[in-house]
Amino acid sequence: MSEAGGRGCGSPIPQRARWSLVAATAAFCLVSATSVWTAGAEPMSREEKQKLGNQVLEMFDHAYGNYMEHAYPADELMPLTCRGRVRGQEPSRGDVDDALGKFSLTLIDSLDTLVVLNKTKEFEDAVRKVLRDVNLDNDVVVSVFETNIRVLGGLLGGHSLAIMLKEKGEYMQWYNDELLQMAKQLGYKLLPAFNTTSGLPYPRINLKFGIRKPEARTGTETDTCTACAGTLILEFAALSRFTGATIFEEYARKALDFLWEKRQRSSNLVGVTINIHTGDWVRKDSGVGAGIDSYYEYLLKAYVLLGDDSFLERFNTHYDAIMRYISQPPLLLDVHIHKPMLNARTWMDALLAFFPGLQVLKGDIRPAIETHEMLYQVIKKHNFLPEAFTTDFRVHWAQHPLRPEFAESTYFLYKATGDPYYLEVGKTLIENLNKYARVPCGFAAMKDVRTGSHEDRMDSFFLAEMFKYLYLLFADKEDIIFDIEDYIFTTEAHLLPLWLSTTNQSISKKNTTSEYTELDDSNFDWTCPNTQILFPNDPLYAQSIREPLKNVVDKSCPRGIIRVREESFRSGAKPPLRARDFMATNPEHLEILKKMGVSLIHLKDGRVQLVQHAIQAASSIDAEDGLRFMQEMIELSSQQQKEQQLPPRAVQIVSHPFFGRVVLTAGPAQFGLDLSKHKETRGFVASSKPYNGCSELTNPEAVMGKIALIQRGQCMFAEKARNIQNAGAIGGIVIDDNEGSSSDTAPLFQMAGDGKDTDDIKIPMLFLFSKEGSIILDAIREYEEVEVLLSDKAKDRDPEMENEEQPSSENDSQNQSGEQISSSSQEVDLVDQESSEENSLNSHPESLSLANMDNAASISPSEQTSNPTENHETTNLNGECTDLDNQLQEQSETEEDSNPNVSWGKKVQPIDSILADWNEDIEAFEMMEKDEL
Ligand code: DMJ
Repeated sequence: MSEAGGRGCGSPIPQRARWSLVAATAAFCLVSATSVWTAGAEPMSREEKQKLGNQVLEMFDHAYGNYMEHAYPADELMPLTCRGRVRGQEPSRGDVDDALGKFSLTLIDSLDTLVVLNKTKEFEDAVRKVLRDVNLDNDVVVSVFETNIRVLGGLLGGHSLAIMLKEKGEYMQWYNDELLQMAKQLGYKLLPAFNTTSGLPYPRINLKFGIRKPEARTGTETDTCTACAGTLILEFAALSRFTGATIFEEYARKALDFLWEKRQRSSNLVGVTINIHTGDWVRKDSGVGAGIDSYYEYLLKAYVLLGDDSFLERFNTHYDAIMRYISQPPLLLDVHIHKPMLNARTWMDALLAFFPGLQVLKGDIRPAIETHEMLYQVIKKHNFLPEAFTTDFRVHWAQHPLRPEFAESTYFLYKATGDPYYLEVGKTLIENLNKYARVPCGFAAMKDVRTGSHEDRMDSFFLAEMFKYLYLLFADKEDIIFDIEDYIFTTEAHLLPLWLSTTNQSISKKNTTSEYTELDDSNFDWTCPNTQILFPNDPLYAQSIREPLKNVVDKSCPRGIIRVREESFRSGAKPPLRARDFMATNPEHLEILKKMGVSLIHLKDGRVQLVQHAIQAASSIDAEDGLRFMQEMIELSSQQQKEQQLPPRAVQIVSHPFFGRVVLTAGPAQFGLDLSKHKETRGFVASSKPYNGCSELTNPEAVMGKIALIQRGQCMFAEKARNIQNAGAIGGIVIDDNEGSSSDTAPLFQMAGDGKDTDDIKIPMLFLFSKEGSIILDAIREYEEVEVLLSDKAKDRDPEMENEEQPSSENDSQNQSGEQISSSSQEVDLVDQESSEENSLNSHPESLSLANMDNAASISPSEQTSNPTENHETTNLNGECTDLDNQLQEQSETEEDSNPNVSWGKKVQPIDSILADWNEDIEAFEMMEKDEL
């Protein structure tokens, strides 16, 4: 493919010199085009950029300093409780914990960030600590993927910059490749994972015992995610090339070769999970986010780092398929690998935010600008990118663990376009992090972007990636002590030197396949954009692409955007029946249902059930329409169910030294003051006596005018509420009596009444799990006077107190589970108005009604969409498009939310949007946790 090398990036290049040119070109791809900017968004002054760069440095110090002071040598900092997260000592969070190997993860992940941020002295100290303290031989089962990208990548990034510094002659003069030796030791520890016939690695390995049973406690897994098996080549090849031990690169190549062989041949897409023994796709949905993302990233970057055409050819083949099927600008929507015209989801996940950055590297700037702009609008609406959001930009999964992907894409787009707009975007990211995620002891992940509540979690990637990209965004060349263009970023933003492409390359091209010749030659266009040519003549290029998308989020109709077949548009054929238009009494509609293989069953209880059998459809196109109809119907149903359930509430500690920075997620009550309709309640807290609140209080003077704390158990919630209300309390917080319980590990729920009339209860009541409750109890012990705010959504912290900071206490977090697919028919119940009331919340007294749990048991989008043919779902009809008034209302709420001058306690409460979104979280959560591995 030598001719490809001659196009696009300059003059023809001799074949032999290809890889070195690739390295040089890759560096060029990332060279800033700032010099060519002449008009458009207001340019940012050097002073302003420096100010923002310094702000990033200060934020990094806050995160890293607190980790080192309060958590090290633990893997991660728990920023709410201000201590280290030690695996085994905290309730398990499932797969997320597989990143923790008791190897001081955050320190290793931060190594090269220290150098990028010009903290060379701290880097030297950190390397000494790693060499002195880190043990890689722990009896812990870890994720091969996470250990590779974070720890192996961290050690190699550290080594790369250590030797660079040593060569400069000032720092690291004592360094003798010790980090590389550790990396090699770790590499050998990961190798047993590849002991499968396919060459795909097991997803987990025991650092001490490998995958041998029984000591290893792993090795029985059959599936892994595509990204998990396909995101090794950069680190493994770097390790081989640094050390001369070729085995690592060989293993990683073999895994990639296998994935390539297994791609779905007609669509050239890969699924999300694959059986590591048989190579069968376990999940056949395909996107560019969770579960697949960095597989694509590594194909292109492997080409850049290693100069091997086969990786570029594979990447281009996949990219072509992505742009054909998944990209629906500005959206990127998952599809089925066998039926790529069929969407597999109606929502997107936050991990796909890296994709615009990869498109910059590929040289496809337009869709990168479009998708980035869409993501930015979602961020402006919710302050952060929720873990998942629907095609109409509603929150699907409200968590945000401080992911860096959007900052990454912002940086690369700025490099490519030089448009100062992207500097303003970065500024917003910094402001939001400080305003909403910063806590006295670090930065806390958002548990719910809608309520602003926190999670006791600061993932190591926040330090490895976020600060690097934000700092680089505002840095000029002279602000960095080395030339960043000489390195490539791994998926964890670790830096590997491009000169590796010319070192120890003996195994290059060993395993390449030979099918590419069949493909259209345009696939192999040289991939690097020459920004010097692209933009000088059109400095408003990026702006002109963004302009039409300006209001794409605000103007969207909150209804799933379902792809309508292209041929329908083209032929002018009647559009297929949409679920929202369906009427069970319309004979024409019934006829269409029949054609689509959907039958109507009238149930005894008056409900009508829809069942789809794809094989009964008149044609495959009708079967597809039927599937889409069923998916829409399920979505409408889920929407209606959501509206019957109460959203979570927030307990925000507002007194010194918290000043609103710590926000706890609380369960609502089905009785008492509805915080969504009324102003929030603010007051000091006092424990009731008796603590269970089951009889008349003996300390009414203590709780009078305050928010009473009561322990769960021994009587009805409503009874507790009446007792504290009679004692003069203005609100109540019920704290779970089940010690150690936490929203980390249990779904939130709402407190039911006592089966009687509860209109007499006028005060607001909220529920906290034990761990969240103990944050308040600890605060009372330490500060005596503790004031809290009960509300539907956390309010901005008091601006006057903004600068004061001190550590706080206790935690909250998340849970997870799996999902299943594979089916042969699909069912939907249509419930009329009356029966929908029957369907409303379970109100069993004292036992809390599990709003989410109920929901999780009813509808899972993954089940709906992964396979057309065997779901059993119940639905009510709903799905009106939000009217203009609603949109304006929501818009004004958003604007007010983001206005830093609005003092808290005076803001509009956007309950409708919260109500509309709340119910989908568990479903999305289950899927995403599985995806993420
Ligand atoms: C990082 O660990 C890596 O970027 C990975 O590829 C996926 N995402 C996380 C951060 O969100």
